[in-house]
Amino acid sequence: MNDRSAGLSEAQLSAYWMPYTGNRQFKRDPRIITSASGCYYLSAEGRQIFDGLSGLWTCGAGHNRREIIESIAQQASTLDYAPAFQFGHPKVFALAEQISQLMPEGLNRIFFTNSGSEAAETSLKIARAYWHKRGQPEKTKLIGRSKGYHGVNFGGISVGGISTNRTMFGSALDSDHLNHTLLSENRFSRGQPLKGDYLADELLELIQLHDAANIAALIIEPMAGSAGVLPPPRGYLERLRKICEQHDILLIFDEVITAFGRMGKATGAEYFGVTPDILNTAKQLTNGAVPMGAVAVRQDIYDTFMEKGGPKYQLELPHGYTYSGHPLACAAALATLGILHREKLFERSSELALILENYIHQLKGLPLIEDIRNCGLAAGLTIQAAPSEPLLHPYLIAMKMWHKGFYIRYSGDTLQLGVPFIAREEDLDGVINALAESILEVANGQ
Ligand code: PXG
Repeated sequence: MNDRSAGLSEAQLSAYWMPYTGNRQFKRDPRIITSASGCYYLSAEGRQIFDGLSGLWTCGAGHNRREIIESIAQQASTLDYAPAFQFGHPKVFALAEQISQLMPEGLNRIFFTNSGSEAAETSLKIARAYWHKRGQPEKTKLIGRSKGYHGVNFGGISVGGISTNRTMFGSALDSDHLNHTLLSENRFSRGQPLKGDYLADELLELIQLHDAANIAALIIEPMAGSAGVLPPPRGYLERLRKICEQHDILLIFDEVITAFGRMGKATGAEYFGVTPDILNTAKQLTNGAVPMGAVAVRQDIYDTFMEKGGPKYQLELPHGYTYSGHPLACAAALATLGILHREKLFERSSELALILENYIHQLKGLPLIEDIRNCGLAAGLTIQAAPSEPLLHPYLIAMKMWHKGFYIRYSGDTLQLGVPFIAREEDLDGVINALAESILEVANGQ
């Protein structure tokens, strides 16, 4: 036992099977966070740690915001829970309407989930059920993209394209994949890379192979996050949009990372100027304070379910979660949307994005850096593999960062940065300097 473990016993450390974590390494060298405020965490040993990923892309408005805490507390003491099925409570309707105002025009019917993974499942099920309602039940195949991440449930990993998330779990849903858009000729691009719009035409090949009559939907992240921040090549999303339209394939944008300010806009759809048919959100919606996801659906898709719903007392969509639209999550989300609006945090995120772009590309030329990408208030680095240990370097760099007082995300062969919208230029300066130092230390075997 030591300070770093926050006084936790061996039994307590052992009992918790941590998600997406190297459990054995963590439990030898625990990284325990005990409190947070603004852009900083406090670690168990009392160090201030800058939050370089806004939690897990969740806390753009900064941590422990009073308005959110008070809204949750007030809600908890008024109505802790109301049955989500067949009953409602005021805040869930108010929130749906507010979200619909932020979504691209026409995507104004909102279904609530508790996570990004559930948002993915919900969107895929709505897509299949929609074609079923439209008398085309054979339209079931789902198209995803290599390096895509749509959460961890079976639908999500079927359309997802990160192989380590799939290989252990047996057979997937009927799906196929586009190639990813990470082209070597676009390395070190600032913002959206120039080459690669033609990759969208792979969808035409998949249509030829499977027949559009069998395809329900294409799901992609407009900007892939988990795979290391992969902005779409210029013209690529526009081309996919057109092909989907021409072939009656629903286009789903998974905006779990990109919605509510990360792109300096309400959605990636708005930022990139391409409107999907269904748009999934989660992370930033409650500023990370309470789990919640939301799926925005084109009104005429919703209307199809209503028109073909049978007797009026009958369910139009047999789908939902016990905690869909939970009162505490709604309270947190309403307060979060209020803060984002009042403090003009989309604009702040957008201004900071330019500064991030300038700072992050200063790392070019350091050893181990194979690529630098940025778009919105997000940046990704590809890190050279260590001999026979492809994932070692990002891990070592991230650990050095943690010990220097900076939390950044490492995953696969990449490092990711997604600072809070309220971060200052000095914070970015600090994180980039520490990153340069850490990279040099790891390159020099220190
Ligand atoms: N879709 C997308 C696009 C995501 O980024 C999910 C779905 C799943 O959300 P839930 O709430 O079920 O975890 C995600 C989650 C990273 C990182 O390092 C990204 C996620 C989660 C954790 C880390 O980029 N994305």
